[in-house]
Formats: sequence, structure tokens, C-alpha cells
Amino acid sequence: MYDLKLVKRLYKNMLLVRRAEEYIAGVYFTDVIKSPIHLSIGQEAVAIGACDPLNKDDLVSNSCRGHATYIAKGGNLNAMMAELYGKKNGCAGGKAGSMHLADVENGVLGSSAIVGTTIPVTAGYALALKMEAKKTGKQRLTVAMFGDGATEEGAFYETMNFAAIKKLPIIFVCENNGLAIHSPLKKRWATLDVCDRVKSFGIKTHRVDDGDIFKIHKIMSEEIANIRNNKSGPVFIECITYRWLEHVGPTDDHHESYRDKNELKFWQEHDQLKRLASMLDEGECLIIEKEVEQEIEKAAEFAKKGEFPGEAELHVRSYVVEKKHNLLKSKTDNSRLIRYVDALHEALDQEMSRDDKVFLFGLDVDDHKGIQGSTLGLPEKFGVDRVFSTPLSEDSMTGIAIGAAMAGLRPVHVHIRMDFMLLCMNQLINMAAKAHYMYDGQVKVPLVVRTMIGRSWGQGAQHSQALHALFMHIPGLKVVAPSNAYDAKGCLIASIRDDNPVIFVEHRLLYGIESYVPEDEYVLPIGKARIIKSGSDITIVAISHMVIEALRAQKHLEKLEIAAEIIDPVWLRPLDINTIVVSVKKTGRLLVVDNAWLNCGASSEIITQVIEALPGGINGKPIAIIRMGFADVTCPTVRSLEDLFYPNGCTIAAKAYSLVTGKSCKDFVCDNDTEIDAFKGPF
Ligand SMILES: Cc1ncc(C[n+]2csc(CCOP(=O)(O)OP(=O)(O)O)c2C)c(N)n1
Ligand SMILES: [Mg+2]
Repeated sequence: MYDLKLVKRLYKNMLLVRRAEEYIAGVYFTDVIKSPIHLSIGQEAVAIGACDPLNKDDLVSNSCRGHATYIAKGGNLNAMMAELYGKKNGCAGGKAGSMHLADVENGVLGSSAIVGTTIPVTAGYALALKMEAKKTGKQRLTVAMFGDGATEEGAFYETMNFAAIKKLPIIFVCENNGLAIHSPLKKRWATLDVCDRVKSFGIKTHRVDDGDIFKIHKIMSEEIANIRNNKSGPVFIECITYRWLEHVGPTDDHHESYRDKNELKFWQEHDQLKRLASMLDEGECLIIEKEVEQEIEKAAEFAKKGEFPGEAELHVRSYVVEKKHNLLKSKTDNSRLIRYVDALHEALDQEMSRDDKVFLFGLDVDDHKGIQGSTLGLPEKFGVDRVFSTPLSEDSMTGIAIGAAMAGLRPVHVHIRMDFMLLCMNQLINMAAKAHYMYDGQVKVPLVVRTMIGRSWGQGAQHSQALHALFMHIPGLKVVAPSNAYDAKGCLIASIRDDNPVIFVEHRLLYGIESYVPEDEYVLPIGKARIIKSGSDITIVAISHMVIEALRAQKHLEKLEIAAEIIDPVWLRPLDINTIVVSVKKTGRLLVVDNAWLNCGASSEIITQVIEALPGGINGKPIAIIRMGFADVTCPTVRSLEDLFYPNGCTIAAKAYSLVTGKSCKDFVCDNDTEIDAFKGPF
């Protein structure tokens, strides 16, 4: 009844997974594998049935229970085993372990130890494949595999919605083993039909409720053909299955109370491996068994022979090495005075014209206001595939951007307030920042996140936060906060061309400020600070909009013949500490003014690095250091309190005056002028 070749192939692959995991379980307590292992024994048929009909250049992902998917998709077994042993010849050089397996060349996009995280990422990859098919005519596709637990995450529903809107070429395969660690479904699901929930997004669903490998294989084969022919998905398949062993680790836990005693018996009687074996004659089974044993022995030998990575490997691939740009300067001096927001627009327009891999998306990027004008006209010029608004799904849209970036596109994701990025932290920190290192260079994430800090007109607690320090903390991310139009354009182009994720911080009040900006494209160096004003009495390092306030302070101080050197770090990670240290050596005094809170902030980092660089002070004298930033409270809405919350030209000048003269800040009087008075809201 079934094609014998198919039966043999399924049997061989399923046996390979079973025996490989039995081997892993067998050696686990000998201490050669020192990473948590989540075995698939009992539920391998889902991965084997789902991956068999795929082509090598289709891609599949999974969460931390990923061995079966990796092997089923054709991932290199030697490299997987060496990875579990933590060796240099592992698929990620020992940086991934069992929970983050990837073999992108063979279409294993990667696993993640954060449940649900790979679902939007895999959809983002599918978005890129959809765009690719428009050029090539050939539709590749992706398969996101995940457990029943992952369907409880918000990212799952956000992704279903977006995949349905964009008709993405993706198949979602839920390996429903009824358990999330020790919690059975009935404790976690109010209604027991996940297909029903998915159908409500307009997505076609299937349910295989007996673990039948041939049913899974048939549905997958038909749906893959549909997607390839119609260049349209998505599809959702729920496969009921069962895990025989404990959640994590090599042993069984059938005595534990969270399991129903009859379940295991039922599923062992319906073991798909036994079923496949029974369809082949004994001789064939023995031959296959021998082949599988040899493959596993070979993989184990490969793993044992590998070396452990050492010091030389620790820092390798923490970032994608920066490209050398020929074009650091504009070709002609055709500068004009333009606003910051127009400089952003020009950078986007020029980069999108230069490289059709660049695309722009985010809430409202295509509306009539076009993100304060920074995206106006771009949808008409570049089309809806390359400039589009999104549902309110910040978390999954970030994952989708990451997946598209992994596939070779260069997304620019826009947030109209930085506060909204708190909904993206999982994807940004657990995936964007880590993927290149964790998968040992198999993927890059050239993603730019444009994010706006709000202020004034009562933006208050949740529309005014400046959270750059959160991102500065994370290796793998870059953070830039230009304060003038010239830097905004050159740094945005540099960020788009960089192969790493860059958080591009814009302050709402900077948008209207003008400076001379060349018409041509130009790339500014990443990690280079700018000395905005020279001076010899005090170094004032100011961040983002505080540069404007520091320049006001500088004018006040000038009247008292105090010469302040104003430095804008521009890039907060990587930080150009050298330019700051050279300045402090000259002035002997440092005032850091952050456009954020002080605690564990950019100011702490800058000051620490200066002290580390000048441990003995200057000429035996300690450096005079002070810092300013937001008041240590949540930003209040009413103007009378808001004015007290932020440093301004006067308060900065007073602090600098006190540091230089040794007198009290109170002795310093000045009139504060501010562009906030002119700002007419509402947003
Ligand atoms: C976001 C997140 N929350 C919690 C965990 C801890 N955790 C690891 S696996 C797991 C259960 C996942 O269940 P399911 O998605 O059904 O996959 P299964 O383990 O059954 O294969 C949990 C809760 C995690 N890794 N990530
Ligand atoms: Mg489960």
C-alpha cells in the first residue's frame, strides 16, 4: 500500500533519531555532555514525517527539543554530536549545545531555548522567501515546529495573524505531546482545540490525532505542493504525539504523578518506529540497523576527536566584522540646511534605491503622516512589499524582522516610541543579539530598529522613556543616538549597511533641528564620537537631545569665560571612550549629561571607562567628575513637574560652573530658553 522506498527512508531516518538519542542518553551521566538535553524519543515521527517532503533549501526551526528536527531535515549528525560534546568541530563550535542547534546550509534554521521565539523568526524567513519567489519564480518555504506549550505564547498568535495577512509560505507544525514540562494540557488550555483558535485567523488547519507518520507525510506533501504552486500559505498542522522520557534529561519519569498511566502504554503500542519495521522484511531492517549504528559510531568518534574551544574562540563572532566602506564622505559638497527628520528620510530613500534588500516597516510607516514625515512618499516609490505598516504586534514583528534579516534582507523596523520596544525585548535580546554568536556565524542579523524618544506635551510615564542603556548592556547589539541631521543621515546609512542589529535612537525634539547635510549618500564611521565644541576647562559629554541643552549651557558658561568642550558620543555601543579620555586629560573635569536615568546608565558606563583609562587621575590629581540625567522618578505628565524632571541648559551650566569654580550651583543664575515652548504637540 505504501511506497517501499518511502517506508525504508522513513524507517532509516526515524531509527537514526531514536538510536542517536539513545546514545546521547547512554553517555549523559558519563559527563561528556554538559548541556541540558530535551529528548524526542517517542515523538520522532512528527519531525520525520514533516521534514521528509521538504527540499534541502527549505528551512525548518524548532524550540529546545530539536534533535529530531535537526536530523530529519538532514542536519550534519557529526556536527550535532560534536556540538553536544561542546567541541570546536560542533555545528556551532560549542557555543550552542543541544538547545540551539542549527545547520543552515542543510536548512536547519535553528532552535531556541526560549519557547515560541523561533515561530515569528521562521515566518520572517518565509516573508523573505516570498519576496525571493517574485524574482526567481521558485517558491521555497519554511516550517516552524514547536510544542503545544509554544501555542500559549502571545508571539504565536501575533505570528498567525501576520502570516495570514501576508499569505506567507510557511507551515506551522505543532508537536502536541500534551505536556509542557510537568503540566498537562487540561491545566493550560481553556478549550482543547488549538486548530479552532488558528482557524479564526483564516488559516487552513489539519489535525493528526494518532501520531500516524504517513498521515503527517501526506498532509505535508500536499500542502508543500500547494504552497509552491500558489506561492501562498500559511498552513497549520497539529500532530498529537507523546514524549516517553522526562522533560529534560536522559531518563524516564513514568512514576511521576503528572502523567496519566495509560498514555505511555497507548503510545508505546502505537510506536511508529515498530510500525515501520513491521512493514519491512527482517533482512532489510538489519541492514538499516547496521547503517544507522555505523553513522552514530562515526558521529561519536568525530565528537570525541574534536578539541574544546579555548580563549581564541571566546570573542569570535560576537559581532559580524564591519565592512570597509569606500564612501565615507559625500562625493561633492552639495550640503543644504535640512531638518533631522528630512535627513532620516533622505537616508532611507537613498538606501532603498541603492539596495532592494532594504525594506521598511512598523506601525503607521505608510500613513499620511509617515512617522513625522520621515517615511512620507516611500510607500508610493518603493511599493507595498518594501514599505508596510504592521498590526500592533511589536514582539512578533521583531522576530519577523530577524528572520527576514537572517534570510539576507535588511529590515528597518520603526517604533514611534521607545517605550513600545519593551514588548520586543525577547526577540531583540534573546535572538537578534545572540543569533550570530550562538549559531557560530551561520546567520547574520542586519536589522535596524529606529526608535523615538518622546518628550513634552505631556508624554509622561510611558511615552518618554529613553532606554538606550538597556541595549548598551547586551553584547551583539549596537546602539546609536545621533543629535544632528548630518550624523542622523550618515549613521542611519552606516546602520543599514552594517551586518549587526543596530538600535537607532531618535529624539522627538531633534526632528525639527536643522544642520548642513550633503545631498549625496555618505557613511559615517561606527563607534566614532564627535567633538561638537572645543574647550579647555571642562569636558561635557552629552547624549541625544542633551547635546542641544549642553550647547545652551556652553553659551552660558562662555559668558563667564569658562570654555566647555562638548562631546557627543553619537555611538553608545561601541563607545568611543578614547575621544572622551583625550578630552578629559586636557580639561581634568568631566560632566556627563545623559538623556536618561543615571542608575546603571550610559553615564555610569562612560565615567567608569574614563576612570579605568586614567586610574591615577591626571598629573596625580583626581579627575573632577559629576553626572546629570533624568530625576530618579517616573516621568510626570504635567509641565511644572516635567520641567524639573529633565536637565536643561541652565542646570547643566550651573553644575559645570560649580565643578570648574568650586562654588555652589546656587551662585549661578541664568535664563533658560528652550525649544519646548515652541513645540505644539500633540505627539
Ligand atoms: C518563554 C519560556 N518560558 C518557559 C520556559 C521553560 N520551558 C522550557 S521547555 C518548556 C515546556 C515547553 O512545552 P512545549 O512547547 O509543549 O514543548 P515540549 O517540551 O513539550 O516539547 C518550558 C515551559 C522556556 N524555555 N521559555
Ligand atoms: Mg509539549
